[in-house]
Amino acid sequence: MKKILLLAAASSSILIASCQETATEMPIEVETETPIVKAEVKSEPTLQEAKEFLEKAEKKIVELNAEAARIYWINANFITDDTDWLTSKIGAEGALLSTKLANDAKRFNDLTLPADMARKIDGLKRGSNFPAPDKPGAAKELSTIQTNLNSAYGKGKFKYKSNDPQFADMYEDNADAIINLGQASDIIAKSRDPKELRAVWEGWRKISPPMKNEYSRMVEIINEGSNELGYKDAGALWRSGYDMPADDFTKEADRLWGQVKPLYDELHCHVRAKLNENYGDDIVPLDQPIRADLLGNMWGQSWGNIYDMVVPNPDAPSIDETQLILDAGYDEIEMVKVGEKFFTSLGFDPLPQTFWDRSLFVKPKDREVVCHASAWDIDDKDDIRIKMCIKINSEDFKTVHHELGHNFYQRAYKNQPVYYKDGANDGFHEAIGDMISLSITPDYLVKIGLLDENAVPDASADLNLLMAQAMEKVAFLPFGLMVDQWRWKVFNGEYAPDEYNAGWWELREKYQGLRSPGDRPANAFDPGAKYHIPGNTPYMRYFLAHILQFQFHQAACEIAGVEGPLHRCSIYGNKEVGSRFEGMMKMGSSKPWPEALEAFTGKSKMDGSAIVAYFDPLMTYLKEENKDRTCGW
Ligand code: X8Z
Ligand code: ZN
Repeated sequence: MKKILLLAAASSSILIASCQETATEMPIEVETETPIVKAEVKSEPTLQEAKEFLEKAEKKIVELNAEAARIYWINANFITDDTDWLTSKIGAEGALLSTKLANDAKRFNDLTLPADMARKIDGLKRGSNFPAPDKPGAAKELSTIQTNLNSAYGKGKFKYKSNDPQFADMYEDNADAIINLGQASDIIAKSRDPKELRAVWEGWRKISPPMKNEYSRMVEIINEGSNELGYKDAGALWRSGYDMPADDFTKEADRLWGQVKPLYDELHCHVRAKLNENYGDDIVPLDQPIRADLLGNMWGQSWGNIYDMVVPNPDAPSIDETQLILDAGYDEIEMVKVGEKFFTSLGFDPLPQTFWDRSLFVKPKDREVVCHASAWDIDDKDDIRIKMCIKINSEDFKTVHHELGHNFYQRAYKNQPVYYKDGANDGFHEAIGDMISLSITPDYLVKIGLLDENAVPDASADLNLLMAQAMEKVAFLPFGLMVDQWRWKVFNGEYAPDEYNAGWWELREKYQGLRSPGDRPANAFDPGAKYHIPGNTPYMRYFLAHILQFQFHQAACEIAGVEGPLHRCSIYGNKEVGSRFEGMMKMGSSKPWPEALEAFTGKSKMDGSAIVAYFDPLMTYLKEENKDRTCGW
């Protein structure tokens, strides 16, 4: 999700700041960085004053959002020096407003407020995830850095010539053999040549060393901004967005990881053994972390592209979703239409015509765009869009559902005040569409005409289905966790700039059991080669979403009264589930997230036991397979 300006809970890339108040009136001036002179405020704050402050702040935020959203959209769709300039400018205005509002809101610190007002004020006081300090020039510098980093990633490409005929298409009209991330990712997904994999993996990481200095400067700025807001560093600020003390959230993430780690450890052990069978002891030693370039994904974050190496039961049918989509002749728009139909089958209104007119579905040939998939809410009402360079394959079919989940969530909470136009927590926002994708079962594929009724695999193929799913979802868990473990340590100074890369690999190894294919150059800045670092999007949300989506799915299947294993359950067409789900979505972030979770699932705690239950038969299989192996790294 691309969130423009945001207050209450987590999420957000950029926010606004600025406000000036007097005893009688509080006009909110965005244009100036002049600090509010508290000394001029004579009277004690009152409830009425707080109410008016919130109303004015809302108005100002909405006004700035309307402009910023369009500028960010244009920048991401046409990366040029000029759109970067416009983005830096509006981003700075946003950062200013956010800081000012956060400071102004402190005036009500000692006033006892009704719960709803207190929640809004607290949201303002958190500022944004990237707060600028309240001093001249800071907001502008921060915004310029953020824009530069984001655009540098979007434009990233490098020289690489493959001799493998399956990639020949890439080199038509490409005499210089310069490839982009989409093309590099195709090679990583399909090649089984370790030399080629290593070269492409290393090639992509050449885009990021130039980002490092700006990144470390940005860290300084937002740490200072976070200090002013009362947090010890930006990590503490980020962790404070979960309706609990920041330190409790750290423990909560560790607790959830503890629930699912045994499952990951078994999968890691099995996948390493299978890779060893394929590549041999030199490339995949059995007592070492796995080489990160062998897993079918540029970051080793999901492993579905090497499913063919680990299929448990090769004689039982496997479903090749990519092939089904290709056979059906879907184009990019049809993929989105099918995604939309899942939501409407649950009772959600269809997407507006503007969605179809204004979204970007296909990578344009003639200009630079940020291809990383995102969902947008331009007017905080109905002007919702996605921006995605869709590839016609199963992975992107799922990502389309993921993005639509954001859009349907945004529309569900459109009548909330701006303070609450957000997910219950940021993990919820990332989990909605993923939960829908868990219902893409063989029976569902039959219903939508993609799979022939006679081709539905029987129970003998269950392990295959579960393994395919685990290669995506279980494999992702430690990556989802480590990205912000790294950022938290960068923010708190544990990793100084000259330790950024070593720190990254320390955590890659610790959590994922991965290693780089070779020594990294002294100037390497590998975190910068992952979108969310230069894109400035917090990442813990995806870890939470991978826990939550299984909780949602389990609850949905229970509401639907579907019997049988969770991985065979599809809630397609179930209006009761839809209406309960929409009920939770409509709440936005108006209530602490445990209340939203309870509204849908009946439980108020995030809980890894749903994903563990989902994969229970696979866990039994993995343990059996691993029983004579030495696991771990
Ligand atoms: O960034 C995304 C979405 C947009 S919010 C496509 N995801 C993470 C990633 O690609 O790294 C979805 C799963 C994890
Ligand atoms: Zn998302």
